[in-house]
Amino acid sequence: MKRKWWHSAIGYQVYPRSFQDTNHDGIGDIPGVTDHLDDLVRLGINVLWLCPVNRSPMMDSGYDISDYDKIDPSFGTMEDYERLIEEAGKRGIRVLMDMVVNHTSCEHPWFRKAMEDPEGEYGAYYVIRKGKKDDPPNGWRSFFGGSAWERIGDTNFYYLHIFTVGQPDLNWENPQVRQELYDMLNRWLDRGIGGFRMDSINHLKKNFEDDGEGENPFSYCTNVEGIGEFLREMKDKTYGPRNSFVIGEVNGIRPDQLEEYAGENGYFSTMFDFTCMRYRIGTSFWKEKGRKMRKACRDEMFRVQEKVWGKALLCNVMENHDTPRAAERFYQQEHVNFYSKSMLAAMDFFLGGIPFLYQGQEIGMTDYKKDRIDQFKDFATFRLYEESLEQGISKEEALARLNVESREHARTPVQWDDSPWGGFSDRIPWFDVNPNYREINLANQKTREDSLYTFFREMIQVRKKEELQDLWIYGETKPFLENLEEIIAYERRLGERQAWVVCNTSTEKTEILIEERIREILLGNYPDRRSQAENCQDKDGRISLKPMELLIFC
Ligand code: TEU
Ligand code: CA
Repeated sequence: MKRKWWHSAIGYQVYPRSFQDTNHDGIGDIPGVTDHLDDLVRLGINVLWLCPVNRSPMMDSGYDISDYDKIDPSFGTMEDYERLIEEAGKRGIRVLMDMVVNHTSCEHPWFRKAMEDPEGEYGAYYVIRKGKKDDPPNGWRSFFGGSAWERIGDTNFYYLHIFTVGQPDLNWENPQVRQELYDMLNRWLDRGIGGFRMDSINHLKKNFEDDGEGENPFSYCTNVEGIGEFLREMKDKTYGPRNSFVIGEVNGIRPDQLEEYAGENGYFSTMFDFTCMRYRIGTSFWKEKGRKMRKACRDEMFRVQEKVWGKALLCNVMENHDTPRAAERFYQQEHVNFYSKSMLAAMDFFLGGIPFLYQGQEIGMTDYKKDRIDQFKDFATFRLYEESLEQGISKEEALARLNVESREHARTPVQWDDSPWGGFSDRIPWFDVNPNYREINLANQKTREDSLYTFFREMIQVRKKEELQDLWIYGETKPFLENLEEIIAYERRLGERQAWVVCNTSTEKTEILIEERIREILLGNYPDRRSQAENCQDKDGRISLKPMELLIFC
């Protein structure tokens, strides 16, 4: 694999609305991110992915852009943004912009003009079709529930929105639309960003042969045959020649498409590996089956590692702004603690790939279970609630479902200290701070040796160790102890270099046998392990592991 600067990226995702408010309006902003750059340097990251900050009516939290060339005033100004890039650059951090080109906001001027004249020039910027009598053109569903078609006024035309009704899909078949978007991407690249995280990018092409009646209700808009032509052209005309780091948010390609998407000459530098995100004990399928779920996740995770090795580096992510927090997806409440959080993070972090952390993960922020539906804010969450009621579930049960499944859990404001509102703002924030901010916050973890934050810092240091860096990035991942259901263990190997990662995912202690003699313990989540490399194993090689213990050694 040809070396690229982003292979050694340690990424960190910021959801700016909930990161830090600096101008006392209860909404996180860009200067708030700039103010914390030194914290991020201290943590050890070098790439910052910032969720959308373009002008937006915020129907989907900025993923509905109404002006690609402006910063939303709630986040600050263009000067603020440029200053962030500059200050980050001074500290060796490159900023990735979250870019949404599958759709715009319904308040984008292109869409306004399209609504005035659906058959005119701007009508052709969107996916607009004639309805069938009083029905939409076909049975396509939106990802957030309901029809993907919305009627345009009292005409017989409908526009397509695969997400919320406020996010009309752009018509990528129109070369003029593509050129407008490429020019826009280039303007951002000229401002000195490190690259993009391309939102919903595998949905650009729609398949009109598919009427939406099939088994997969989203096949009409997901990796549709021919999308590659758009992706290739976009790359060639924008970031391709610029050595930029571009992450594709791509779900569910066929295994034989891996190199085409993320190989050396792929459309993207990398794509997220969502494997660990998809497994959740809270869903009805895995209820009461945590152990089985963790094993199933492990097996799939290793299959992905095997398929990818030598061909591409995927992005390892355990948390993001679209899912509940990791420990709560993998364990019952009583086991959501320092051990599960640290073990899960490291389990993912040392796999082959490019690791990304999500804000608050490093201090172990948790899901905030709400008492009332109106404490939620997000459209997709409300849709899930309505859908549950439509299925005949009671209001209490529907709320309980949101408390487990809502994607908003990870969006509560960052807990910096134990002052009111967790130091996020000095007034009531746009979204409630989790009341556990008095115990869980950065200030009380920053200098404590036994804190999760210190663990994360050490974890990043281990990944950046000069003599191990190539091993972590380019090494092969080989599972072992696979017959033990509750052990996730893998070897990383590159030529003569080797290191091992062992996780006891069980909430009970257990014992394993490792024939090799352990020379050095690189990281562990129980105190004293590191100083005890010699007596970690008995003379036969047995190691007793504590509940949810993690050990990394060579
Ligand atoms: O999410 C995209 C997304 O969720 C789909 O691409 C996904 O394949 C599908 O929902 C699977 O269930 C991104 C953002 O991360 C999210 O916050 C936005 O709401 C969404 O795009 C729309 O822009
Ligand atoms: Ca603010």
